Order: sequence, then structure tokens, then C-alpha cells
Amino acid sequence: MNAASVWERLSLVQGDITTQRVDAIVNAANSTLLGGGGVDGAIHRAAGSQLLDACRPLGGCPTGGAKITPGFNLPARHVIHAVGPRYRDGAHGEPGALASCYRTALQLATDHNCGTIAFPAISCGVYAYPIHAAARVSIRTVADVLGGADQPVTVTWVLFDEPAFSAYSSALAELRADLRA
Ligand code: AR6
Repeated sequence: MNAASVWERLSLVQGDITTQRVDAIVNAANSTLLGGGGVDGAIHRAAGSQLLDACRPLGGCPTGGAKITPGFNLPARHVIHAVGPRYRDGAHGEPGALASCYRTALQLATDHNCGTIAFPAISCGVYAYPIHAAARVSIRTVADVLGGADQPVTVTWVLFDEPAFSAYSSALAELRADLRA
């Protein structure tokens, strides 16, 4: 797999992740996996109450991990519930935990034959991770995983608002430029 083809497999869109027709969407969950606000609340509302029923027996998930359920009423076949870190100052393992939840989510996607997966900006809302820094960690991690794997074929970030979309766009451009340098 050469570097150019990895970048071609990554894309950014602005929108609502609950409407995405992909094999799996990723939820920015908390460690209870029992729902919450932000994108978590939106995904549970759109998927229907069966999603919470499916999450209950999972027994929660540590920060940096992820677990998978069906998508129920969503267009997506699966929901991968990833638990990102709460941001403190960046010196408490936040980048490692953020990278870990992306890697685990991608592994689950591969294990469940997902060719297409969409991520929100994990940890960038309630968990207060500075968005440009989170974008750099997450894009680098995903590009690294895709460089060694044929699946998932495509990874899309669905950014909810324009500032998030801009931050991810500039981080993506920087990382591609770093690679060319
Ligand atoms: N589609 C795409 N992105 C969205 C959507 C949507 N429908 N709604 C919000 N976002 P957050 P976190 C963006 O707070 O920081 C929950 O209560 C949002 O603008 O959802 O990982 C959980 O239960 C932001 O850019 O997740 C946890 O307790 C990004 O999604 C906690 O929040 C993530 O914001 C997790 O916090």
C-alpha cells in the first residue's frame, strides 16, 4: 500500500453522522456506554431504544477502548462505541488514549467486515480536547493503520460544524505536507 492511496481513502465532510450510509458509524461514548449528550445522544435517538438494550450487557468500556453493536434504525449497519479521553492538559496520556480508541474502532470494523466507517470528532465536545490537536492525532493514527491494512477501505470524519471541519481540513493538509517534506 503506498502513501498516496492511504490519503485517498480518507475524507472529511460537514454534517450529521446519524444520516451516514456507511457500514459503521463511531459513537463518542463515555465509559458506561449507556448514552449521554452530544453525538452519543443523537445516535441513541436515531437508532432507537434497542441500541441502549444492546449496550447494557456490554458492561461498559475503558477509556481508549471501543465496543460494537448493531445500528438498529440507523442507515449504518453497526455502531462502534469508542471512549475518548477527557482532556486535562495533554500531559495525562490524552494523545495515547485518543489514538487507542481510533485503533480499536478500526480493528472492530475490520473484524466485522466493514468497508466504510465514519468517525465524529471524538473527545472534541464535552471532553474538551482542542480540536486541531485531536485532528492531528486521529488522522495520523488512522493513516498509519490504513497503511498496513486493506480494510476499512474508506474512513470519513463527519464534522458537525464549520470550525470542526476547518480544523480537520488544516490538520489533514499539514500531515500530508509533512509526509512530502
Ligand atoms: N454528528 C456528528 N458530530 C456531532 C453530532 C452529530 N450528530 N453531534 C455532535 N457532534 P461530544 P466527546 C460533534 O461532546 O467530547 C457525551 O455525553 C460535536 O460538535 O459528543 O467525546 C458522551 O456520553 C463534537 O465536535 O463527545 C460522553 O459523556 C464531537 O461531535 C461525552 O459526551 C464530539 O462531541 C463524550 O464527549
